Amino acid sequence: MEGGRVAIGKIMKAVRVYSTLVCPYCINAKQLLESHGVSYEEIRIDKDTQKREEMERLSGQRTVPQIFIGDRHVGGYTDLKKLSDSGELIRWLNN
Ligand SMILES: N[C@@H](CCC(=O)N[C@@H](CS)C(=O)NCC(=O)O)C(=O)O
Repeated sequence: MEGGRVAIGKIMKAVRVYSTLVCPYCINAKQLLESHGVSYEEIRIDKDTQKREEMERLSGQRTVPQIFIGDRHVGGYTDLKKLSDSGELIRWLNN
């Protein structure tokens, strides 16, 4: 640690959630992120064809939500929940 100082605030990776308005799994995913104090960008694809195509291209998936941490694709809500339950989520956010 430079100068013996302790790093108290690490910059977290940007989190993106591709979602639609009516989507229980999207709500679950957003609530899970919020429960960890993680802010995220929500990208609504239900009225934006380009964003839908972007989500499908980047994730290879057609269901919502699709979650990204930095450039890494997490997957949907169940994948995010697994990361959370295993304690891996914090590593994905920090590394
Ligand atoms: N296992 C997925 C399930 C996602 C899912 O079924 N999402 C619904 C909306 S809540 C969906 O995209 N349905 C449209 C479809 O299956 O094509 C997850 O955990 O995210």
